[in-house]
Amino acid sequence: MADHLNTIKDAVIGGKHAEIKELVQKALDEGLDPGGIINDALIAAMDVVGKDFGSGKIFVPEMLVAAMTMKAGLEIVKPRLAGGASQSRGTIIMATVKGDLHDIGKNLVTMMLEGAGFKVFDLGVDLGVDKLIEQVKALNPDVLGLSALLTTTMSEMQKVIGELKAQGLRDRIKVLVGGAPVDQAFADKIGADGYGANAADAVELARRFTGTHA
Ligand code: B1M
Repeated sequence: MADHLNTIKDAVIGGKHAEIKELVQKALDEGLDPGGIINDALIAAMDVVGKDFGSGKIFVPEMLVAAMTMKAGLEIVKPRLAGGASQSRGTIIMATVKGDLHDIGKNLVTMMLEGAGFKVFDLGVDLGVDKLIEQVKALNPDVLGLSALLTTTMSEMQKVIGELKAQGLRDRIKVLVGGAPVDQAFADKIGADGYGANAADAVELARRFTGTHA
């Protein structure tokens, strides 16, 4: 079991894009838990990649190939996460904020929310305040989920909340924030309704916000 996880982790770190799907499929076929593959191999690999980038061991191209490899692996796990709930538990908009192109964490949270039975509108990355407000008005979701991976883009979350207030929309939506530089103190400071440290937290909070529990 551990061997499979290490092989998948090393494949992501090494950007072995051509091999990853087969490796993940094999691990699933041999009975490995999808959650374990995500947490102990795919996410664990990105932690190593982040540290290697931070210390100057690798550069943006390597980080990008590792990210593509991680995404390809996630796609294989995705069908195993779908819970197949027949009724929607509520609707959620997910987006990465303006200036930020990181979407792996957001995609993972989206997959877990969908698996838990929520209808998710994934608006993608680099979403400015105006576009987000327009979509909140159009889709009227229960929850607005915002992701940021850069310390320089976190402040966008505060702008979104400010604009929701300015337009009289704040009371009709819960705002959930997350991403590596975000924490509970920041969420409290900007007046978000919740902070998710990971995808499982995000699902739990979404359930609480919509009053729908498993
Ligand atoms: Co970038 N990057 N990156 N990057 N990148 C980081 C974030 C960095 C920490 C790396 C480092 O220096 N060690 C650093 C930020 C430093 C800082 O802000 N202080 C950094 C930098 C500097 C940059 C660039 C500026 C590099 C450059 O160009 N010089 C550039 C910026 C581009 C931009 O956005 N404008 C850049 C670019 C890239 C790539 C494009 C190459 C690639 C992204 C590809 C993609 O996403 N499609 C990339 C990657 C892969 C990373 C690291 C290595 C990995 C991120 C990741 O996918 N993690 C990252 C280092 C790191 O985080 N260790 C790094 C795995 C993912 C599952 O975790 O996204 O944290 P995460 O999501 C988690 C939780 O945070 C949470 O749940 C998820 C699952 O547990 N979560 C939520 C996330 N969103 C949530 C929302 C919620 C709830 C929970 O509710 C709504």
